[in-house]
Amino acid sequence: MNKLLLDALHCQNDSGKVPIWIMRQAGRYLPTYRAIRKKHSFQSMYRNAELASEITLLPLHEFDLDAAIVFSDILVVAEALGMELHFVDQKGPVFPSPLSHVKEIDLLAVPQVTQSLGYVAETIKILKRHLTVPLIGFCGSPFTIASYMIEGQSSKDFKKTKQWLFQQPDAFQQLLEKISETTIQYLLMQISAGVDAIQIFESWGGQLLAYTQFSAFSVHYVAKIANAVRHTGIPVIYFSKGSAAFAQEMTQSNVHALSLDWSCNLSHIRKIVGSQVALQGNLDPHVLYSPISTIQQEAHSLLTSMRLDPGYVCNLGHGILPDTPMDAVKALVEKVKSYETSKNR
Ligand code: 1CP
Repeated sequence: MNKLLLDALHCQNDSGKVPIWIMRQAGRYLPTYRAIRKKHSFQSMYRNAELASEITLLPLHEFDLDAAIVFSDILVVAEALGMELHFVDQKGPVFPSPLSHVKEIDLLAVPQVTQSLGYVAETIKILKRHLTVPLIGFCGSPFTIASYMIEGQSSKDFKKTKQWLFQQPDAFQQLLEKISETTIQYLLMQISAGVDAIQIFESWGGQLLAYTQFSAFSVHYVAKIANAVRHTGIPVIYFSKGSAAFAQEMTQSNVHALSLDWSCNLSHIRKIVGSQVALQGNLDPHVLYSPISTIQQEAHSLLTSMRLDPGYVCNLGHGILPDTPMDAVKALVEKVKSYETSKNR
């Protein structure tokens, strides 16, 4: 197996090569994904283990990537807790009956994940028979999952979520506890099925939470999850959008790696967080709309700034955008691959 990613996540990559994978790599920018999507709803794609494993592999047929990520969604955890979930074209996830009162938290039942989310374990088992690169399992952070359960859909300001947080902090934390408990069982199931690494997506906490709240509402729960899976030895990556200000706080979760967005200079962050935690990121996904020469230059300066760092994983700072040109992705991956051997630049 290609171990570049795992070595880097353990800060032990001394090969001179930089691993690369791309958040949302198995998604809508791929013509092969869109062709399958024409025939199936998104939910029927991730619930069908054969199809989900086929889709996970699609980007690996196109690009020389160093990892696969299981095709699923972070919101399946909310679904498993009993929330009805739809994905609406051009709109994204929708919970038709979002949580509207704290009393409803009691009605959420922590599920037997092997039953409600067993299809994810099946997908992982199929994939492990085919893959020669590590497989990344994932989940959302409890705060991000809770925000969708309360808002019912994506939101600009997540006002209701913040109202809950400030008006009913104890109930809000009770909700985060329930999501954490389910997530721990879910990740342990993914690990038993065979994933080689885990990424926890904190898509909204970094942008919504005040500096004084981030530790209590994001880091605390990520730490709880990371602690509960630590005995397995599987490395955990903590991704946060809007993360630059929180990098040091994020290390308190004791995860193996931080995945940061493009609002920071990773080599400066390295000086703040020390050498024990890997760093992943952080190209602006919009760079992939540039001419190929600009993409190559941007990648070159990122790679040079992290040159020979044994704990560096190249990635975008957030998910790849659905209308990203394939040639742009190819240019990025090829640039990383051709840089690997040029140790002396
Ligand atoms: O219509 C379609 O074809 C479905 C589009 C789609 C896809 C391909 C959605 C709906 N989810 C996914 C897959 C997905 N989502 C993966 C799979 C593997 C891969 O990365 O290749 C992963 C890891 C996710 C994670 C995810 N889902 C996050 C966290 C990452 C992030 O971008 O911050 C979030 C917030 C979601 C919710 C979600 N699901 C789908 C959409 C469009 C959204 C975002 C909605 C919003 O912006 O609020």
